[in-house]
Amino acid sequence: MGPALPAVQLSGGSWWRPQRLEPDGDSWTCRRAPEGLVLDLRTPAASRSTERSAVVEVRLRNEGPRPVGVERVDILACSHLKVGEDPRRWRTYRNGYQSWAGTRTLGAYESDADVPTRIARLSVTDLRHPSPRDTGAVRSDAVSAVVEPVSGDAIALALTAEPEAFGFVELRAPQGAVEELAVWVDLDGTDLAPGASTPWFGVRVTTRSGQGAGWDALRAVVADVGEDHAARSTVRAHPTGWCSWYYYFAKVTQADVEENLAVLAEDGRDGPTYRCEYVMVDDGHQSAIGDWLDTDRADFPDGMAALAERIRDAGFDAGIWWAPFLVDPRSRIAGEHPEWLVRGANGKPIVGILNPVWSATRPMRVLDTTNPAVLEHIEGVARTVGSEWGYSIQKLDFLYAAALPGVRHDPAATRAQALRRGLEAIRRGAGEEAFLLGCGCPLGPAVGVVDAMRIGADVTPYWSNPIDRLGGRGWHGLATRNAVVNTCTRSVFDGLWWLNDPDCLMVRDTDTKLTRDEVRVLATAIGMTDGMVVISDRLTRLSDQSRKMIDTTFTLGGGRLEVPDLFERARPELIVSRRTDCVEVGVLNMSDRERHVVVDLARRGIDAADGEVEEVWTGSPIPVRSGMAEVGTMPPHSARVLRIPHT
Ligand code: 9PG
Repeated sequence: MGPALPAVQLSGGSWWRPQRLEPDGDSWTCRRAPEGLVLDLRTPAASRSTERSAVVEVRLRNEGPRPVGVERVDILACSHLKVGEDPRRWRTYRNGYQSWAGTRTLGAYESDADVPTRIARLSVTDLRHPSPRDTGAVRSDAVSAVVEPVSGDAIALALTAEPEAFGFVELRAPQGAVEELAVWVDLDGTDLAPGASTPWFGVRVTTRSGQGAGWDALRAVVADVGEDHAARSTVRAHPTGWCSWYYYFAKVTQADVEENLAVLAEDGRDGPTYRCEYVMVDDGHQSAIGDWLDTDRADFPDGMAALAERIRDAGFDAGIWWAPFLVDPRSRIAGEHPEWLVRGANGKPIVGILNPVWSATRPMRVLDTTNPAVLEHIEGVARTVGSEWGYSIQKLDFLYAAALPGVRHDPAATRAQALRRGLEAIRRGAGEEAFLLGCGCPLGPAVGVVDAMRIGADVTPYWSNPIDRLGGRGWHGLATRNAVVNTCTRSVFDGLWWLNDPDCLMVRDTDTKLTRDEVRVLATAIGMTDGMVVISDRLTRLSDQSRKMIDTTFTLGGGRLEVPDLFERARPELIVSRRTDCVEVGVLNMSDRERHVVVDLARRGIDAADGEVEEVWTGSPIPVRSGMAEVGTMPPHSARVLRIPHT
């Protein structure tokens, strides 16, 4: 990297670019007249990281007499970046904004494109900052890495203060001509009061070289940031469960849950067939979005506490879904507290989502999590659901809503801080012991609060559909394909920021358009990346062949994971798990065409003797000759898993 100085954009758009920083003890400082703004920069030792790591931190102080509005702070911005020999070969990791946003690597000749409509964008990507569309331009949320494959050189960068302000790594290198690398945080135009100072906003940088350098570099910076924020649940095993959503959707009833509970009870907790530990009642139990403590008595006649008790009596942990920051405008809560809603500059409540499952015409509204009364309310709901009703697992959905642009009670709070305050209120209410699963959540601000995080789009009973391809650009829509992509591309976060939830395993062969091959792709990705295995079928209707797939899924993974082609293509097709007894190689055909596949094991550092290895799904033999596995013809959307004994 060449000279890289920080910069500040003030509300109104003007830039302050200090040309020189004065040494001041252990840090550097620069003052700007006439506002009295002070910029401090320091480079604390990258204590936990290896040699080739650095941390740069910047903060702003206001020593002037008046509040100063700040738009963004560039921690570093430079026009020189050297990674390997030829930037035309670079691929750059583009992390998505929230759980459901597509995440992939992009090449120097490719371009990104955001979801086309504002109404769809608000519930998937960052409404304030649509993706750049120019060739070779990438803006990644919270973390990124650049890899040059021939030299094997890699650099990874991660923002350190995501709970305080959303941060971005932005690279412009059209066709390999490097124009700019900027690492910046979004202050949303918030006011910095006289005498006030921002937190330190930092970036962790590390470099690696050789095989797997991009993967290793990403994991290293993600690990350090996870430690910075005391990430939770990183040492426990991934829980397994059953979830009502992907068979019953919003029509779920108490009777449906009980029907499945009966099957699970027969198998027992962690039983031989389902290995189930928890039972999740997803969306559908509430009388209205926002009125979480008012149960829909027509469908759940005995109430939610009684149902939790039955789940627990059967030996399972009880889980419940809610969307803490959304309210239906017709809900009791919205009627009683119109002052609790986030509003736009025009004074009208902002749109939290237009979700056809709830209403095709009536948008949901958003609670203002910078209002202490709202926080108290949310904390109370989490406490009741957890302690009184007995649900030890809470799936917290549509969390992005708390961070939508809008006018809030506390004008000094950034969007990230608003979200963080909401999440912390839920943790206070639910208690330290509760297992909190984030969903639809901007990633960074949740580290250290949630135990698990959905890291991709919803799985669907189809591979992809026109709504995904047009409305979601084939990356961001609800689709099993997109869930699989993120399960691979976001596996770098697993166990470092939380436990990854790749979304549910749907194995049924009725009520689905997924082919058996497509189900195997899903099961391979979930099993091999060690995600939470959560079944979401009607268990009384499962065939033997479907139950067998659950069983096989549980045999996968458990080793040292790597996605070796993460920086070779947008949709990874290789998953490697190095176990004590063998090396497993997952081979996916994510394309829409049949392919003849040969896997170069030697190139991936996998030793295999000449002969045959077992394909796990079919038991059929795969020939290996001189370090190459001859997988053969693979149909579109299909998976193979090679189990390679140690030589
Ligand atoms: C319950 C579901 C399930 C699921 C969640 C989430 O953009 N949308 O309209 C949209 C609707 C639903 C959705 C995601 C996006 O799914 O991921 O697991 O809990 O809510 O409503």
